[in-house]
Amino acid sequence: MIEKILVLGSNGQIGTELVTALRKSYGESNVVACDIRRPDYDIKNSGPFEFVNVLEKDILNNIFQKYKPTQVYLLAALLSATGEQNPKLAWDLNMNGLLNILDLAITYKTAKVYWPSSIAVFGPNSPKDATPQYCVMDPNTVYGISKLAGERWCEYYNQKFGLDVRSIRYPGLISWKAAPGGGTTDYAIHIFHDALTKGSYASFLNAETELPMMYMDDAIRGTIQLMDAESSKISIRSSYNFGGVSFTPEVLAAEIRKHIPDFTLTYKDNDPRQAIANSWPRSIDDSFAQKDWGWKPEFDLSKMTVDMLKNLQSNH
Ligand code: VAH
Repeated sequence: MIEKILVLGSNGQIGTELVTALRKSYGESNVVACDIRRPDYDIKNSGPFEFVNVLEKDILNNIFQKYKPTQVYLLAALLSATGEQNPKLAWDLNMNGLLNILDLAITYKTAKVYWPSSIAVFGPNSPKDATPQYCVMDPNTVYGISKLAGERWCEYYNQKFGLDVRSIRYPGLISWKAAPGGGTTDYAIHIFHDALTKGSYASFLNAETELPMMYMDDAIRGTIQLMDAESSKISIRSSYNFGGVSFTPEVLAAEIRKHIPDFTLTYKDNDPRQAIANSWPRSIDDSFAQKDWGWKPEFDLSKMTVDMLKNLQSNH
């Protein structure tokens, strides 16, 4: 069967790289990039693009009617920091965007749906270290609340309607290709750009803030690995914990100094993102992903740092 894939939110930090990876596997003409904003040069000129607002169900219906997708990736969302600046839009986009896609996937018998969750579903009373797949989850950001509710809806549509919907709770994602989109973990991307252009960076998270992170190459590979897995192997239909590597701004700065010895890190106080980061886990137990579909990350902090600096240097 020829796969026909829609990627909604294709211009974002994940979408930009996911579209490229999917087009390599399935052919450029079989992966339709969809976003509310005009794509950058590469995406638009390497395959089909559609202007889509996931809150406009009639436009979405026309896109499903036109392409009859076999797979749909819904990446469009407001992230944690921007979500706190516009809570009602964050809830509307993250929740109703998902419900529109789940309903249309049922109507058009889409074989598989992918929807990203986040470690933001955990909250102040969740275990902080090696946070398990199942535990107390009391998110206190609109982003985290919408992702936790979205996980429940995904499992509901799987159990009630047999929809093959799959999901991963991403940690902070680090990449060099596309700009980050208003997240709390974005410091771990900005620090590399500033290390190269200024030799210094002022972090909005304090020195002790340890968060789970992952290099985008691992996140994309893991996402496609999950989507390619036999359905019978998928035991989690809410969303899989995904670990990666945990570090603080201080640890990251020390790794950068192995390449840029004079790099200096300072700290900005009273940033609202500090409270968000304080509510999240320090590290994640992703044993279910390892057991069910053989997940294994390839990038540790050292390898991630080398790859980020190498690629940004050739881009700057
Ligand atoms: C954010 N990058 O900071 C996202 C992510 C775990 C963090 O969900 O909002």
